[in-house]
Amino acid sequence: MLNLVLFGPPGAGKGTQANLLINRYNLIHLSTGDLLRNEIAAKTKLGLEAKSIMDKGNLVPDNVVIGMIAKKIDLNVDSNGFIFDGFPRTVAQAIALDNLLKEKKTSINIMLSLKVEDIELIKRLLKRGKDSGRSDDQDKNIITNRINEYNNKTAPLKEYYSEQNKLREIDGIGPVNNIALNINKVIENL
Ligand code: B4P
Repeated sequence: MLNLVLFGPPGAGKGTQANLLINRYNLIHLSTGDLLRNEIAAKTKLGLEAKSIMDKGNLVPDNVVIGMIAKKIDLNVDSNGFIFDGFPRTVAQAIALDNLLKEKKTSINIMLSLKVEDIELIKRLLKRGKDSGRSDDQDKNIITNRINEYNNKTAPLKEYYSEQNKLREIDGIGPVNNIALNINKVIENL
């Protein structure tokens, strides 16, 4: 199995690059952001709770996202592997993911960390807010809170994967296809 973590601040290009990688390597794409937005669209109890948290730019509780990912891994154990997009976002999520994969006798191969400065992140997300109407991309203060949540709770995961020699940093600025080429090079070198 090839198991990748796509990592980076909100708006770094995780979802964008994941969409290119799934076709190239025939992997299952697991985006906790998409899974949560599906729950919101279906107006489930979980979705209603998640919406108020996401609209403030805060992280959804660990047990909620870990439960969603565990279910999806179970459903796809015979796949070529997974792209984890926007998960893990806390050390507790990373430990849970390692344990879930260990149960399936597999592990994370690599964490691809996209590097983009804050000013560009804000510009991209406000543009997506305008184009898509996504509610957490509409307001600069909410976007800034998402970036703060990333810096406080998510960025420390770089250390977690670096200690396992799995962290690879990629420049996330520039044309989407150039970034994809650099990601492919890292994967081909595995
Ligand atoms: P996500 O859905 O994961 O959203 P994101 O991090 O904001 O976006 P992403 O990084 O995928 O967007 P992309 O760069 O592709 O999370 C949303 C919320 O859900 C979180 O705030 C949190 O509340 C909750 N949540 C999700 N997972 C969670 C977890 N594990 N634990 C707790 N809470 C969780 O795209 C951004 C824009 O940039 C696009 O418009 C794209 O076209 C553009 N873009 C991409 N690459 C570009 C490039 N190279 N140049 C110019 N523009 C580019």
